[in-house]
Amino acid sequence: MDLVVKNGTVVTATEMFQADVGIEDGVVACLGQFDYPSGTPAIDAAGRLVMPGVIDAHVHLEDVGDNGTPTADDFASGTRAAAAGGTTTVIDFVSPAPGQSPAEAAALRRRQAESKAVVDYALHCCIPEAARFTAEEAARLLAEGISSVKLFTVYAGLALDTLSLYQIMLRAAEVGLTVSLHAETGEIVEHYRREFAAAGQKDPEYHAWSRPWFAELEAVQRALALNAAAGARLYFVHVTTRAALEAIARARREGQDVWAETCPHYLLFNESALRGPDGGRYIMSPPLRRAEDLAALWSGLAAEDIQVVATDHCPFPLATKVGRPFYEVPNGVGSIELNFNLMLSEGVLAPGAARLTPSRLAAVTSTNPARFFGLYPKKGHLAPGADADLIIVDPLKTRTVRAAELHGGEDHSIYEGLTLRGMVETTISRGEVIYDHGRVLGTPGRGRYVRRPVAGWDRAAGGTPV
Ligand code: DUC
Ligand code: ZN
Ligand code: ZN
Repeated sequence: MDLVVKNGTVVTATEMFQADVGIEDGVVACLGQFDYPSGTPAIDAAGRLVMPGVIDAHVHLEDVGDNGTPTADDFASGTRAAAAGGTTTVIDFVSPAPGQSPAEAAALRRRQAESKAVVDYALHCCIPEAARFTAEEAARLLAEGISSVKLFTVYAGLALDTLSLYQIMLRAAEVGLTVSLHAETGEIVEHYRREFAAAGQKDPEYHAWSRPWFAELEAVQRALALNAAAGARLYFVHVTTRAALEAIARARREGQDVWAETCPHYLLFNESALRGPDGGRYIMSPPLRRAEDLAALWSGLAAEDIQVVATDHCPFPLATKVGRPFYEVPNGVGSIELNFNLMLSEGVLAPGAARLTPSRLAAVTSTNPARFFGLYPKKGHLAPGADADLIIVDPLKTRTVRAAELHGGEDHSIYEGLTLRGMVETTISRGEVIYDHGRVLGTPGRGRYVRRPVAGWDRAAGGTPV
């Protein structure tokens, strides 16, 4: 035995129990009460929660945002921050250049991360044109270990028209690839952006007005209608409104294999943040919504209408976020390091809130994304045979967020000054302690690329359907 995490309360997506966790060769070897040789390295987790390492299924590291602005995190700083927040696997993106083969772009993107990643990483592949998603390309993507494509209905160069969306869904269903979708209707957004710019309405709050709730709902409903015929596994990234969530929940009840993700910022802030003096810091897309929508998202998480929390981590320097017209601000905020702590604090530990049980927290931050994206049961699970990706959490500690103390490249944080309950003390990745009490110990390049087989493989192997 290489390491024992002893005396902790193990939290899985379905249960909580007192157990020791024995780790050997990077894998969970035993769970429960077992003997081990004296002198075995051990961490005493008494009074702590021991949970599966977080899987952040939606991050943008080393990417380029609007107006060519580079993100504040590359693979090294972003995954260092991930480790400090309890995240042991991230799923980033590959965006093929015009005319480039998706599989070729994927191989290059993987190499870009190779020498830098502190935690394990996988990739989704953006498909900006139906014609490029041939059966052969789909097979090559699967051979690269990529089992999900990312589609958009907005953003020049990425937005797909209705027929293309349908054709890609059909192809994805045929080969078993999962479809992730950013659902906002581009025509509506572009129209309002132009109108507001022409009228000199430049303040951050117009960002929200330019991307109204019905633009999200229209794109969600259209995608659901197309997928009712195409039959792909469909995943809506960053769902923000009650209306969109209700449409997705209805489609699930009608039998579609469709999942919803939301992000911490949509659960913690409402649109009023955009009206503050530094409202530009809160510009992301879709935009922050009304308080009623926040309440619906929390209820949706508890009721299992939302299955995944991921960050859409896409931070930019403060100087690019404030003092500009909203249409020149790069979209995105950072939360790769705070994600789990935010959800623990506001979802589980906040007095009177108790929106989520600890097991539901494990499900939405780890087990469910592992299941949906083909990582389970190797990841997202605390059981013998799984990778020893786990976190030790002290539920009694509190912290106040200071951007200067975070481990990534962002020079500010929309969570600055927020006091959070609970704290990740230790992060273990494949049996190695990569973060401990404030210090990142994992080195760049130790993170491994994770190949993901087609979605649903765990069911074929006898796993429990979600
Ligand atoms: N919205 C996106 O769609 N991508 C990255 C950041 C953002 O705010
Ligand atoms: Zn998006
Ligand atoms: Zn995104």
